[in-house]
Amino acid sequence: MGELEVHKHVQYILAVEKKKDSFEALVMEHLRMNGAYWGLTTLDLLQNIAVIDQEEVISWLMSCWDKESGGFSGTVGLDPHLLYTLSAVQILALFNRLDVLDIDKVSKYVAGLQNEDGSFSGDMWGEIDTRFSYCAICCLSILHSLDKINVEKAVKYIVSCKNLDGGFGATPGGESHAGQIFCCVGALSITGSLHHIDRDLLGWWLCERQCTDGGLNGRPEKLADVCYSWWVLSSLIMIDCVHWIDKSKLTEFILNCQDRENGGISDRPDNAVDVFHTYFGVAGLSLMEYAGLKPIDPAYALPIDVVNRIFFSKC
Ligand code: GRG
Repeated sequence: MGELEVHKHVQYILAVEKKKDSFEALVMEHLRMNGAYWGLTTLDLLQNIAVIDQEEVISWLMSCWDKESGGFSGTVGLDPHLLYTLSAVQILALFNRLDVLDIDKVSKYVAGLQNEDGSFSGDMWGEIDTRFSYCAICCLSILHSLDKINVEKAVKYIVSCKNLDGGFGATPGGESHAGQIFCCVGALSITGSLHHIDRDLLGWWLCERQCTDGGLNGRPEKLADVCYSWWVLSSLIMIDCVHWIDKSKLTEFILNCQDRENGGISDRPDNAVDVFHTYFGVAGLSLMEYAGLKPIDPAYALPIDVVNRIFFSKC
């Protein structure tokens, strides 16, 4: 299985950032803020964030801020959305530069997307999804502004998306999916509401996601994919059932998805690598305490030292 190719992955992320004219860069352009969060968090987990010019990133990030609404867009000139607002806030937290934000305006934007039933729309166009509940709650928590929303209603809405199998969907009645489960468990964890979860039932559903190849899938009958190493494992950790997974088989699966020559991690062995899977592979290994990686917080999806700084330091 071999080791984690730390140096190759650092070089890969730096190279992706430079290749602005490639096909991948063009089709990903509208979600560049997410890409920046994935790449930068990976560099930090790999203990290599110092290779980045933070001022350059912050200046680009702030050019994606829409003063009118208070939200961030995926790249310069597009419409703001909760998905990108959370990534922007996470990047600034990573850099310890939340001071550049107009926290009041950003948190008002997020709070303004809460609906009467407690759910959240992703943006002004109104799509509702538990992904957006997570983005709003995580973002406001980092900004110490959870008091700007009705947390009780937000929790009630998330609980209304719980299914008979113990999992959660995107909306009430929606199929359980590991990605949505991460969002719901993460939001419940941040708001201190994990008692709404049937731990044994959900733990069973989540550990059933481990396939014979060692990797994890996102729902029954699907193929394993490296990204579920994050969505499933983080949820299992939050409900204290991570020992129900075979960690060494999962570690082997992730390490076998590395491009050992050019760096990067793919969804499955021998497929093409990308920044999304590189982040979730490294983050999954970090959750399993892989040697040399910074530990990551399963609810905030940020290195634990960053989360500690947000909540336990005055500076
Ligand atoms: C800060 C980590 C972090 C996340 C922010 C956006 C978000 C909150 C969470 C997304 C959760 C989610 C729905 C993840 C699933 C992503 C994914 C790989 C979807 C693929 O779905 P299908 O149906 O794939 O194409 P399967 O594997 O089911 O065949």
